[in-house]
Amino acid sequence: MLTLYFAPGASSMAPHIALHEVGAPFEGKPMSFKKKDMRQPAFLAINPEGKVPTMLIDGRVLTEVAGILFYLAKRFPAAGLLPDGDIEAEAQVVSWMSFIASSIHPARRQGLEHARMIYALADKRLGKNDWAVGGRYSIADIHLFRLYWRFRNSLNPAPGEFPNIEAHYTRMMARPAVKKTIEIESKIGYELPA
Ligand SMILES: N[C@@H](CCC(=O)N[C@@H](CS)C(=O)NCC(=O)O)C(=O)O
Repeated sequence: MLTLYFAPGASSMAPHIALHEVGAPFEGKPMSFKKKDMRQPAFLAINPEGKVPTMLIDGRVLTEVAGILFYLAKRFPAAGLLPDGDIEAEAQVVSWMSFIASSIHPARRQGLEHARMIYALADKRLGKNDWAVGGRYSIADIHLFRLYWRFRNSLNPAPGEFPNIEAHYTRMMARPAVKKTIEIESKIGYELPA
């Protein structure tokens, strides 16, 4: 049994999308920033870092977007969320997700100009490719999308500032798993910190 603790619009949106992509049954546990759900002792007993996403696999805890995405891609290979049997392409997916977690995720906190610089790097890295790695949709695309989705409003990019990431965003927004996740999360309501 899979259980996902998520807060609408937060980092947990990426595994939430992946769960819909793989079509696995799961229990969703919505968490509220306003109610300080992530600070409650019962949740801290599960994840002492007090963060979402947190996933339970038959009661065992798995944290971190990249770790959860990797698990879902490996456990449900029919969904094709990792390059099949190509070690180098798989390593490129891990490389993208490491870059996303270590450079893109904290970028906004370091100021808008810094965030712009990091997205310019990501835009260059993506280039004219439809997807992050090897011309095929993967978990790296889900991870990249969630960060850009989150920061798009505050970055307020001029048309053409990040043309490749913007085209990627449009491709992602057309995916049924993304639409379904946004529908569910927006219905619960976004309470993202500024
Ligand atoms: N490195 C973590 C970051 C997760 C994270 O920062 N989660 C935030 C929401 S986006 C959180 O749960 N914050 C809890 C809080 O601010 O109380 C990952 O990749 O999963």
